Amino acid sequence: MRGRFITFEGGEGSGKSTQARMLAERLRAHGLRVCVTREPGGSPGAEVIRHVLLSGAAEPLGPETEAVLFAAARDDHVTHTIRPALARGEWVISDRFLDSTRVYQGAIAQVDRRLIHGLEKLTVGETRPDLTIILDLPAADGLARAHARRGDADVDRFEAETLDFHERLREAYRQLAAEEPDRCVLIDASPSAADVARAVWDVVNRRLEPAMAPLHVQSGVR
Ligand code: T5A
Repeated sequence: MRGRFITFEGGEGSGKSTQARMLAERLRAHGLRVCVTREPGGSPGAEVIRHVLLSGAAEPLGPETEAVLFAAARDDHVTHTIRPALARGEWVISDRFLDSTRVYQGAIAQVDRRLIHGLEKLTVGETRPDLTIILDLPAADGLARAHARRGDADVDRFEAETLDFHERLREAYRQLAAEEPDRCVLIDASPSAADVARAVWDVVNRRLEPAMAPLHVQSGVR
């Protein structure tokens, strides 16, 4: 039986990686096999492209080229990590996926919707998330969290954008949640990580019923 596919989305520092990790632990405690992955990256080829994108090396080439590079990374990720894991019956949790391209390159950088849509069709095909959790947080709070975690390390290509850019991102994600209520759920990411994790678990339980999923052998847990 195909596993389930959950994605986390939201602005910088909204807690996606933290919640992906916490949800995976909870699912594993239910005996499910879980693959935690991320974008850009999540497969050896895509991790190389991640470096090019987040270093800012592709920025002078424009948002269309960046969109194509994110798509190339996604193609490798879907082919080599996500589809095989789903086929093995694992639950896949991805820290960012196609909505990041829709929001960052589409809604904010104004890349033509037809290009975004065409790239999506080509790279993702039928491998759509069963559930997308959008973590909602004022941009300034998310950037402060990301900054505190980073310490003295350099900011990446997108984190270096203005506060207004990050506020517009937040709005675009809220709009996405309103447009696709069957797939997307907006969760307030302001409370403590443990409280947000409880809200995430409620949604996952309600929508995907992990307790009802067939149990897997624990030795296969990653
Ligand atoms: N991008 C990506 C595109 O433009 N197009 C695309 O198609 C794709 C896929 C990726 C960048 O690429 C762009 C978007 C991004 O700018 P990244 O390094 O992966 O870059 O950056 P982010 O995805 O933004 O990840 P971050 O690590 O910055 O944020 P997270 O994962 O949302 O946050 P997390 O969990 O690491 O938490 C940040 C800090 O806050 C603390 C954590 O302990 C950590 O220190 N924290 C909390 N503190 C208080 N209360 C809570 N509830 C907390 N939750 C976490």
